[in-house]
Amino acid sequence: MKIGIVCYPTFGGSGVLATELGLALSDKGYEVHFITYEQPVRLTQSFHPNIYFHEVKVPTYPLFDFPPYETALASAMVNVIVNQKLDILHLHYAIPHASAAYFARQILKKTGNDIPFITTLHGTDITLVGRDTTYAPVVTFSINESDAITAVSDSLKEETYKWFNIEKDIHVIPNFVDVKRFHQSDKNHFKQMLAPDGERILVHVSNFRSVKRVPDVIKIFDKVKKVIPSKLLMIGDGPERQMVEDMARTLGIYNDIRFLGKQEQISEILSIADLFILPSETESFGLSALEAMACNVPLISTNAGGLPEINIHGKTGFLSDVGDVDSMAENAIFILSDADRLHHFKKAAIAQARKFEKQHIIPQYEKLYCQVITDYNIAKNKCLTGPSCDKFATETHI
Ligand code: GMT
Repeated sequence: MKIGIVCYPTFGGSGVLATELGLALSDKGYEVHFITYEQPVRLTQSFHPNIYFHEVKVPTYPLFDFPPYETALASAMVNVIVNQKLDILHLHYAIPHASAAYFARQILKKTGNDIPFITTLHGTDITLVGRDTTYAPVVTFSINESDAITAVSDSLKEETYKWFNIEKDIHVIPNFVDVKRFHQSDKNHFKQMLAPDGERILVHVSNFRSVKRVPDVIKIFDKVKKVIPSKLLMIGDGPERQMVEDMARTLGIYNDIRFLGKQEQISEILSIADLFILPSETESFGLSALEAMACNVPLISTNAGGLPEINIHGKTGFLSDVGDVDSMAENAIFILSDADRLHHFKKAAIAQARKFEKQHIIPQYEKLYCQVITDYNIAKNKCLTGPSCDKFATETHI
């Protein structure tokens, strides 16, 4: 089967998940074609013979205050689908990928080269950006035009039904983690450097946007540090980084915090962490937290969105109301203040992460691809000889 994946190529969770999915599918022998404006971050780390990258170029012109990415993307989809003979297109993040796919399909229908497309909703495409009236009509229409819709958590599915008039079933396929890559490795020399007196290490990873409530991370750390000798690692970059760096200076705790910026080898950093802090305002899933849990790191988070679906209160960490930094700091201190307790939470975190191992989740996407291709071709009144679904259908009895 030949699968086209359309995503944002950046450090954001949707792009990361899309890339990890493409890598996992290519390992299983599928041919995967990424269509986006830059090489996705996690693709750059090694060469994969089944993976192709098609760069969407958006030529500029003095007339364009806003170069039309969606038009360039739809054209790229048309070209790749026809030339590479793709069987299915999988869009990650609704805006503008689903509407561009709809447009591409209208073009392809003229020549009978149209293929089905699946839209995976990731979070802010629904909870923040998508429901803005600027985008909502187009988002609603193009989600409904998708041949299948998936959401990364039950919570996101509910939010989608709440905010949009969706006429179809939404399949929940949770995010996953590759535990072969995300696991605790021995990085004691690194820990020694950052926490020379055996301090506890807290970590936060995000895009430093306001939805992440990064100032709350600093407030929590300030409270924890007063009770437990500790250090904080801040990974990622974004609009609020300067503000929180200034805040840390004002509080006099800057020297105990390392702002590491965007990092590719996240699992090495997570390997030395004792606690992951995620005080988000909304979070459809929290992929960064799952990756931390896979590296034995318990989680202090809010109870927003899909976080209660991965963070089990009192077991893998604790959940608090959004903005309740006192509760989050108290919970952090509770976990960190006793070595045996910390050990228990770490064990529970990794056990929970294993439930989201990629081998449990990838087959759900494979099954959906085959179902969608089969249904689409039946509807088009075509025979099923094209894509390699027959083989898969026999193996999985669908
Ligand atoms: O968290 C972000 O702002 C990035 C965003 C994205 O679309 O790249 O992440 C969303 O998708 C991730 C992967 O499915 C989820 O793990 C995140 O929870 C979700 N972010 C939000 O809902 C805020």
